[in-house]
Amino acid sequence: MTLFEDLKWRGLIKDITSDELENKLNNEKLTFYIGTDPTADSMHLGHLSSFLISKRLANYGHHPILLIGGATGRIGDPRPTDEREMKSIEEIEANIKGLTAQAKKLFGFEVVNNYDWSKDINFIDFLRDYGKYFNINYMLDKDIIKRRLETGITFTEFSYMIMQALDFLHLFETKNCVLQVAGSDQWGNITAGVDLIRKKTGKEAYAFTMPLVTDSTGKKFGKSEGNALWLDESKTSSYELYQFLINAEDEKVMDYLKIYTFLTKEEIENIMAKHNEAKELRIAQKELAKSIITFLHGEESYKRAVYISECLFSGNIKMLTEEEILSTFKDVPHFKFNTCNVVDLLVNNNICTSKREAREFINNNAITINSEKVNDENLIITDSILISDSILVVRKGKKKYFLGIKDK
Ligand code: 545
Repeated sequence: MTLFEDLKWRGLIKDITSDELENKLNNEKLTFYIGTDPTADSMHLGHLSSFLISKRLANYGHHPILLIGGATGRIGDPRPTDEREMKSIEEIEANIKGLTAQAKKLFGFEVVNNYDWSKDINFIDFLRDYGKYFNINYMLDKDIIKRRLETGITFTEFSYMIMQALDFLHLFETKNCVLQVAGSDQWGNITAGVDLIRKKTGKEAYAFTMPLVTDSTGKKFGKSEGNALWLDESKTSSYELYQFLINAEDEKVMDYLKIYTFLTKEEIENIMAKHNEAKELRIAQKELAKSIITFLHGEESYKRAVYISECLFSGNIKMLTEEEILSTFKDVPHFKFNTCNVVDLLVNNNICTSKREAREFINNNAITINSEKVNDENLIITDSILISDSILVVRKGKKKYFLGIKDK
């Protein structure tokens, strides 16, 4: 398979500037770029897919540049709904640091910051040298801008595409960068650059975008109960990622394997054949989790995540260290407790709404404390059942967890 065929097979090509690009990608060595604005200090799963494309192109011999939008991040790429709140310069600077470190660690590519060449352009030059190349009708015709005309858009955000176009021109002229890749939401900004390059230099630049990754209901992939799954291990643990990925939908998991892993077509087809014989074993989801977590956090972290998951599933919570428990349950409700009776513990810490409900759950075998089923409503919580002399993990029903820390 050629590189282009591989990208197509993976579903990574949505829009493309011209058919010529296929030949160029397969037979030439191109310098290309992908950009990201410092709107957060880490990328999340949603962003990862388009960055992995860069890795695929790099593995094939193309030269990648990662652009961090120190300048564009101060302006804000218009989203289809409404104006963004401007971020403070301090926050932007901190985010640039976080993103640059992450990008270097994960991808090891050359990193540039568009603030470096944008900061000295003065307003009069901007209007004379670049503004003249942008017809307002052309700008109004861009999808995102059209969608914003109802709700309104400021001149600041309206001008964003010119800045991104200018970046492409700058990299084209200084680094012979002829290609930009991104998610499909960037199509308007990218084509603005291709057109600017053509008008200014008479030469052709190229671009393609990939579809945004969604679940079977059309929702963006990479959020769990509204929270983003960050790539930074200190923001989203390997265990959380593992739980999210292991629950990927059967009808979508092959798509995710194509998008998020470097497994070959043959390998993915083999995995899917095994998976389809016994879907309940979640073979494909496990491969997905393994590839992604190993790529992001390393093999050790991946093994830890599997181990923690197995300990929780088989009721062996006591095998985990205090640190593992605290990080695994960092997002569940926390409470402080003293020695007391189990029913009071459940009611006083809002695990059950009343003593009656607490007793009902206990009698239905639906309360476990540190992996032990509680079947005595008069049980006293004493130090002997705590983990590391201080921790109680309470499970109510199948999935609801609460973390108790002894008041000292
Ligand atoms: C700026 C100047 C350039 C080229 C690109 C840009 C950034 C671009 C943009 N991209 C998105 C983004 O999200 C915030 C990430 C926070 C860590 O806004 N105008 O910066 C996303 N991008 C990756 C994909 C994307 C896109 O980083 O392209 O489509 C999401 O998958 O939304 O010269």
